Amino acid sequence: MENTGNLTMEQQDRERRLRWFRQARFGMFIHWGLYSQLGRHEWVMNRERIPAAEYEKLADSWKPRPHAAREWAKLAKEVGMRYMVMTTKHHEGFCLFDSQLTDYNAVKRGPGRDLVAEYVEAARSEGLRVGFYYSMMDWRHPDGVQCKRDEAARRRFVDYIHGQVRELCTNYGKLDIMWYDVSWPLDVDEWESAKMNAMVRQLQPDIIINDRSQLPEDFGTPEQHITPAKDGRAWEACMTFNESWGYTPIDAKFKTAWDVVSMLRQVAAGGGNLLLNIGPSPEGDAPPICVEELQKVGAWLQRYGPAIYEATDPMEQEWQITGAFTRKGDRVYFHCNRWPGSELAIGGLRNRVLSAHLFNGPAVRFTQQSDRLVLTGLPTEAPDPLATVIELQVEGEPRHVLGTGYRLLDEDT
Ligand code: FHN
Repeated sequence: MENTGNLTMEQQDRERRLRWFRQARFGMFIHWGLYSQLGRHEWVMNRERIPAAEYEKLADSWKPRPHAAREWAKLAKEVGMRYMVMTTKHHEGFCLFDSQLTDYNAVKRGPGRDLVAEYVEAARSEGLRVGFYYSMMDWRHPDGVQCKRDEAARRRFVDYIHGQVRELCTNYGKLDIMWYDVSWPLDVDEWESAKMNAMVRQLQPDIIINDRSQLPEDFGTPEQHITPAKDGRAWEACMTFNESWGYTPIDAKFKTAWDVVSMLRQVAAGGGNLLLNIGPSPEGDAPPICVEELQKVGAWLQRYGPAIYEATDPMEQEWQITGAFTRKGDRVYFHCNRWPGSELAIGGLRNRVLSAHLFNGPAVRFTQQSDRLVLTGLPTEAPDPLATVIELQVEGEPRHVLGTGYRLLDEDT
């Protein structure tokens, strides 16, 4: 929704604040907390019903090494990510930031320093935009459940949550994203979310806010699936590398660079972003497999970046086992991630093809009969196994339509 012609003042301001986000495409999510020490998912306190007194010992045993965030930020920059979002407090209630509202925080306990400040300094030093994840649900706060049943408890708990959000929006300079999470157990009025977000915007006039304080705010957050928002609304798919957000070595099935490149194509085609998560070890190490796969993605983006970062024009398309499209104007980019060999047939493209090239490479011979495009003389092996991009210049509004039958209902058989 870039055209500001017929937008209200509020919509124009939202588009102003979202401009960098819509172009960013790719971000790094970081889940790091006391749970990282146990290595059995960030919900371990809840899933294993660990007694609070036992769990609290983790607050003193956590000794992450200094400036691990610098390694994450450097990796993010190197692989083409343009922003980061890190947990400032997850459901466990432990604050990675210096809060005056609780001593259950990284300065007063084990780490002995402000881990959020380190993260902000690292992200900014790499020129990355800075996002704060903040869980509204809090398993440690004494009113975190009672707030649903008792007005005095709700008042105390809401004041605590709003107060911490104020601390985060006051003490760390300019922020780019407020990424709320899990607003259990209250509803939007009980949370006083509108008042909280008005405060956030007053303190941080350029910030963008996600949809998880039970108000739509600036962007949607499909989780573990890639579903574009409707009507041009900004959106960002958040995905894990394995199945866990926090450090979980026993969850050892990680996505590959091929998977990540495929997800990037999907979010680009839908005009959205991919926020890909890393769960560092308690010391601060990003899992080596994540580093390796991300570096392959970064090398791929070095070559094909415009077909992801810039090619976000909408295009009607259907599935094809050999790949899928992104689009920018009259250029459609076919991301072939299952290479068929020296000949590639693409059915269903409803436009006359004017030219075909390997992306930033040589022209490709092709024939076109009706909606059957056949590219020939291709290398027998995939030039890029993650995905080889073929750039087609087409006539008219690009459409890729196949239907279920051998022919569309309205076509001659
Ligand atoms: O419960 C959390 C989960 O631990 C993780 O933080 C994700 C990230 O989007 N959010 C919640 C599940 O939707």
